[in-house]
Amino acid sequence: MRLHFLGSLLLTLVLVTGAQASDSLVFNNAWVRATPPNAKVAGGFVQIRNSGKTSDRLVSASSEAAERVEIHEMKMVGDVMQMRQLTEGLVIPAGQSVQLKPGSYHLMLMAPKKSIAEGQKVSITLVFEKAGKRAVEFTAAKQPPVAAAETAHNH
Ligand SMILES: [Cu+2]
Repeated sequence: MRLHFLGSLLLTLVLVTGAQASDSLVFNNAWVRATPPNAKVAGGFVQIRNSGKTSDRLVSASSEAAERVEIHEMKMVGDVMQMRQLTEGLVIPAGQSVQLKPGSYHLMLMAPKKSIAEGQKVSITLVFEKAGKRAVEFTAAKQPPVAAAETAHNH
């Protein structure tokens, strides 16, 4: 009886440790674009770092501040900048960082419920295939924060 109890206790410990090991996502420089009144969309940007040993995938996002939040990609197709929704989500490879930034991957807040003032905090819940739900606080700004602006100067 006693051994059996110890056995299940150990199993529980292993499961808890396992859960922590997969919880290896770090979010940096989270910001949303401050919007004028009646804006139809607002971009959300964040660096997602996966320090774990397995890749994960951002599958969806939501926020109280908007009707819905989509995961988008912007890229040049010929001379034209095109934007599309990533319906399969966005893979965050093991040991790597993915930068959501203007002109690239981004979150799109569709139909913001109120205008988003500079300096305001907007909580966006990011849902990952393995790590589950993570609430991330985004700060509203008109321009990218300094660190993100520097990495954007790559031409
Ligand atoms: Cu978009």
